[in-house]
Amino acid sequence: MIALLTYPPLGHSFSLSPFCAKAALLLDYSGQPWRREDTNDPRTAPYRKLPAIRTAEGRVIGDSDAIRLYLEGLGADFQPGLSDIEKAFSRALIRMAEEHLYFHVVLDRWGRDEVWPTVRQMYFHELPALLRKPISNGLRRSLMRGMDAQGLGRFSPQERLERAEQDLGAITDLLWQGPYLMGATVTLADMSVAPILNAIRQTPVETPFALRVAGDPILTEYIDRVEEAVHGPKTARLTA
Ligand SMILES: N[C@@H](CCC(=O)N[C@@H](CS)C(=O)NCC(=O)O)C(=O)O
Repeated sequence: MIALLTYPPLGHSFSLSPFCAKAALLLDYSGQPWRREDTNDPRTAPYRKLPAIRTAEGRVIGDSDAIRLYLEGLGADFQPGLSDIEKAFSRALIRMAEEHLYFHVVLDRWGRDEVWPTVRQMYFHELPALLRKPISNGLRRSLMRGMDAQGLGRFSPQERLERAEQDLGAITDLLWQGPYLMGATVTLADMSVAPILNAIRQTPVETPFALRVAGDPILTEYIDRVEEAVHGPKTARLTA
């Protein structure tokens, strides 16, 4: 059976990581039997990031896109009926969510002084109290240096909100056309975009960004619709 190496749940969400939540959607959609293996330590995973899967043969595959390719190799079709142009469009949407909106999540959780104490407690509560502050502050500093180099870290919170708003607007425009991003059925783009939106909504302190998504019925109903379409009823979700 496939094991999904994942960060633990966050509230009622599958994981505090949207990429781990995406991997869970891919696995359920693929129909392969799998189980979760929770860890807070990504250091031994490929690329030192989670999610990763351990296949039945013992191969470890890191990165949600590589997990998608592996599952496609086993026969999963995450985009049934889509044309090549629709698939290209879908890929661009996924990149918008994972390579732009995601970094807004990172900054909202790690970059705001009023959120940081709550995030630190949630992410690092397993560390001995004496080590918790120095280790977590060191990680925070290195993450913020990365965000500065990436560029998004140089915008003010208000500028970031305005930038993210344009992505949220694009997603909303698509959802006026149908229940899912690519139309009538759930596809790969939804399995990437919905977990990122959910991560925004689930930021543990009520930031303007979190409230923006949490207060938008089109987006929140969409997140829940995708999860339900793939995972089934809510109760099954955390125990997979
Ligand atoms: N491109 C990767 C991104 C995975 C990722 O960014 N994981 C984060 C958590 S959301 C992580 O493990 N970060 C640990 C670190 O950077 O030290 C994917 O699609 O799986």
